[in-house]
Amino acid sequence: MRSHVRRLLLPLVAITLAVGSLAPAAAVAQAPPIVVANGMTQPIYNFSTAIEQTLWVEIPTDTNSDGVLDRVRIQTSRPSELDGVAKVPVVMELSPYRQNTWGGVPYKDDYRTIDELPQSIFRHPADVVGGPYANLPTTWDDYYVPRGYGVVIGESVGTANSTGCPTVGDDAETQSAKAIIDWLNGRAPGFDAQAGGNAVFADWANGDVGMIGSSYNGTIPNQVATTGVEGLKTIVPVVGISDWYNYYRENGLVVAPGTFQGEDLDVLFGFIAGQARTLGECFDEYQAMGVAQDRISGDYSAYWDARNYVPKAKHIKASVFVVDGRNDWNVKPSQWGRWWDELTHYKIARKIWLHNGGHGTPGNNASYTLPSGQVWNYQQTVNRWFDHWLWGVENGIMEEPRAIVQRENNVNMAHADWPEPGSTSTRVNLTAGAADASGGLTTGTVVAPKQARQTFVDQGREVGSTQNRPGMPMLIANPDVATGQRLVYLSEPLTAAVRLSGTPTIRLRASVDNRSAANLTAYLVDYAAEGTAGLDLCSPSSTCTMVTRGWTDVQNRVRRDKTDPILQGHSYDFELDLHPDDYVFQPGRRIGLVVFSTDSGNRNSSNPDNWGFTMLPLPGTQLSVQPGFSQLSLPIVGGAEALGF
Ligand SMILES: [Ca+2]
Ligand SMILES: [Ca+2]
Ligand SMILES: [Ca+2]
Ligand SMILES: [Ca+2]
Repeated sequence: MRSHVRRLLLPLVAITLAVGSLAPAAAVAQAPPIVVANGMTQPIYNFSTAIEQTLWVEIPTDTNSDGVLDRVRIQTSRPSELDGVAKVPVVMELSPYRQNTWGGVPYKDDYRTIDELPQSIFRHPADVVGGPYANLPTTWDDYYVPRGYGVVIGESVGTANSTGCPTVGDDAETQSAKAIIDWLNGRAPGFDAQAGGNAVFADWANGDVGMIGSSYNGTIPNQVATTGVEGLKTIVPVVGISDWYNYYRENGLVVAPGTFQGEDLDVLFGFIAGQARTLGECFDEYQAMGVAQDRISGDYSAYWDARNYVPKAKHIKASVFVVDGRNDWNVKPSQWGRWWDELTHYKIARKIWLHNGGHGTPGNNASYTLPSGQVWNYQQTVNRWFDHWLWGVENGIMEEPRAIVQRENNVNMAHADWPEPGSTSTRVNLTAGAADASGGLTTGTVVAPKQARQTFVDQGREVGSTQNRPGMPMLIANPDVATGQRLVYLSEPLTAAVRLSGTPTIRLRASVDNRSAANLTAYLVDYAAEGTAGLDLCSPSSTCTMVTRGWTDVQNRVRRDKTDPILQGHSYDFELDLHPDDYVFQPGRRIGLVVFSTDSGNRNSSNPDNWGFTMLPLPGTQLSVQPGFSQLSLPIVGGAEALGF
């Protein structure tokens, strides 16, 4: 598949001569016009004279139903020294955020309008046109064009200067992105105008493409990869989505992206389409999305299935370098966890970097040390990844440890794989305390009466789960004290460090005693020992760390696509995954499970409506748990023996 590439360590002048003497196609494959040092392409081409091009690629969809195939605008950049001399592979980033976004798009219900959307961290500055030097409005060209790559940045269908309407994640959007790869391979038409115009050909591109981007820009590579399109050699999805349902919903429940309460598919539509298009030519599509997304049942449907790439992972032919934050509660950890599981299942060439932060990259300078002692940083790693998959540089990156995991102390560690080999699903039983007081966690047999019931009453609308404001009680604080609003189950203090690596699951037998619907929330928490000062405050104090969590709709106990009404007071078994994680509990700490209902996150009196995850019903929902029939399953390196309780 990959052409053999020899290491070129010649000075630039020699390279130029060699390249200049080449006949086009065949000879190029023998001597690509790159200089490789230490396994990485070196910047040898003049960025300021790069050749730029703006064009529209016609796509096989008509998302605004005007009878005209839509066109997506792209901008390209490539080394001028190679014009007519050698064809180059492409690093590509598509985005729905390039221009004309609508910051005032109305959010749901009474949540306040915000200026920034979750994925906006990777927004690019407005296009800068003209000037004496080449420079696309992104940094990919600055970095990769001097290294011999072409760079393409594009504007998603229905956004910025592209025509049509956004469809937020479905196949039309996928096809619009795929069409650019087809254009780069001579399989799709390109034009020098938004309508009509002259044909434009990618005669400078060798057809091989690597896609990269963060957040929504990192979602599009996942989408396109599932088409198996020829030419897409690799993707680097950074904090990208693999299933839009789990971005706005979870287990049948409406669950917001962290810090974006009130957002939904149609809100994002309005933001990326811009105000004029949303209220104009795309108004019908915008309204239809608002209905189809269904914020009433919150259930999975064909509409969401069209925006779920996980079942399509088997079609992927490109290699995948997954980059994510273990504490990203915007694009939550299941987005990479379930994706990674599928990549593993289908043995797709892959690598993963899990950093200890939230919604972003590890940072270009984040570094790790290989067993050989060699140190690489993130930017170098992506560079080497592209060099390997796009230029065929044999730099050994696929033989290196597959996973980079950043520990709680921020040190990045190289591991053979993820989850850690030797991580074993370990059953932990819940044991009852007093009626509403904390209970226990044990890997041993439960001797207490299995029928015991513990009851709590939801007050999440008024009490935040994780905020740190004096005077405002928190649902995960003070685990040894009964509050009546939640239940806590605590392990004995750990005698040795315990590493969790994988996806925890919970099986909870519980009833809703006085309502026909309820949010159900479970948090896995790292607690200090009983009596430690500060346990009443928790975050951001080290006395308490929320490790991972999950939510479910009690009406979706069987399936996420089917509402099953509950009988009040009747106990059911609720089984759900918490979000995957890789976390080390230190000796002396306690592992805690907190169960409550409505999750208003770190909502507080000065920010009453803009935070949290679940919808916020009136307080008063009573739930009862039967710990004797409830278990956690924790992916523990070394299993029950390592847990020690
Ligand atoms: Ca159209
Ligand atoms: Ca640039
Ligand atoms: Ca539901
Ligand atoms: Ca975590």
